Amino acid sequence: MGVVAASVIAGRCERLGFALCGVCGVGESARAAEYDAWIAAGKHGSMEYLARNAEVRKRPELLLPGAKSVIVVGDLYRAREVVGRAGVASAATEEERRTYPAAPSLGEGESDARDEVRVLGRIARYAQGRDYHKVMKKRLHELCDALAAEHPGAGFRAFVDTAPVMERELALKAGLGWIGKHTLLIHPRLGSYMLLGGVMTTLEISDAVAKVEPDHCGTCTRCIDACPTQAITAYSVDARRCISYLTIERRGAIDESLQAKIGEWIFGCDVCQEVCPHNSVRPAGSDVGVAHEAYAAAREMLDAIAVLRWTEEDRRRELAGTAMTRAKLEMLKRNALIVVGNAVVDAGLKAAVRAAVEEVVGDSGASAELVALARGVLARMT
Ligand code: B12
Ligand code: SF4
Ligand code: SF4
Repeated sequence: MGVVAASVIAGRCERLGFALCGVCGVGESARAAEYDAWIAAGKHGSMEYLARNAEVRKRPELLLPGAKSVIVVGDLYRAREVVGRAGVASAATEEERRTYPAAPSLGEGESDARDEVRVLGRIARYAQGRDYHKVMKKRLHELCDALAAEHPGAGFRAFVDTAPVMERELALKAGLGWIGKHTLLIHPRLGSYMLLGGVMTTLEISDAVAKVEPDHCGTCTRCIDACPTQAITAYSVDARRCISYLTIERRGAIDESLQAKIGEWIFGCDVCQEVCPHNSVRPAGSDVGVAHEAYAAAREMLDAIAVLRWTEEDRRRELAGTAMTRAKLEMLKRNALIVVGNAVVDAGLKAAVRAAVEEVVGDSGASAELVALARGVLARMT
């Protein structure tokens, strides 16, 4: 049976550009009861796969026969801002992000609004650059290949969201950070804008005792208080209320009571991370790590009006190579309608966006749900 030193793994992961790396054993989850309770309460919504393969999630060794260890890695997709650091991407200001007529405001009844007005929907940071599944999988496979060459006969299974494992709990065990009340993994220095992945292996890893990071949430409840849909209770997220789930995973209609709370999010949501003190701006000279270049934002927003007019071909072309391809055209149009509806209520751009929404109502190819949603948006404009 092959044995490899944790320091060798760490060196390889660093050369592959992972911001964090740790190792842990394959033992049973310490949170199996919480996982079962989460499923029993229906908090997974329509993500049936989370209930179907619960046993494997709770017992990671079932994923790979003879597995002994797990290598867990983290890719930073956004480094914390540092006072005075040149080149730090500043998010668009609140004013810039809202709705903007590119030309002077349009009057009631004007019909040439088509190219004049944009209603911008926000994209969660993790999805603004290249698709992390591809970015991480490629490097994890390189890691597996290198280790396999040195240890013939050893087994490997790489994962990035792609296997039934509790990535955050494994990351916790491997010493990458602690699980915050919003349930995301937070590194004490780097914050939580981090994606996780790993490799399960039959190799034994020596000197692999990770220092498990203690919980630094303390009495803070910022994420719970700021969540627009009240989806968080301490250490548990009700996916059915989470904007990330609603905009990315949920296929059907979105409950009317949640639509206004979605605000301007067209894909994902970052609110619970934006308010977290562990993602805050650091003093000059702080070491906050470097985000992997693949996640540099290609775009922070999508024009919701344009999305309403997208064809499937447009969707493929516009979103190629990003994690946003997960959302089907119907879902994106649904999200766009909600963002447009919310912007109209906020900004009173009624006449300008009416034409685009009416086009959805008149589109013979649009589903009944989409048409109903569009009619609802029109009703709110009158
Ligand atoms: C399903 C899923 C979702 C669902 C459900 C989210 C959730 N909180 O469970 C939805 C669609 C809502 C979602 C949203 C997001 N997701 Co997601 N998602 C997953 C996925 C595929 C499975 C998670 C899962 O099993 N959930 C079920 C619940 C019960 O599991 P759990 O919370 O891990 O359960 C633990 C806790 O309950 C804990 N626990 C229970 N009680 C207590 C008490 C204490 C004191 C403690 C400490 C712990 C604890 O123990 C359980 C077992 O470990 C993982 C990838 C993976 N395979 O792990 C990515 C993942 C968790 N998502 C990720 C990301 C980036 C996001 C978003 C930020 C994307 C976005 N910007 O829109 C949001 C964040 C929303 C949020 N606050 O969670 C990253 C998180 C990285 C990180 N730093 O932690 C992951 C790991 C994907 C990846 N490969 O990087 N996601
Ligand atoms: S991602 Fe948004 S909606 Fe989901 S738990 Fe965090 S703040 Fe709430
Ligand atoms: S906002 Fe506060 S409670 Fe929530 S994860 Fe961050 S430190 Fe923990």
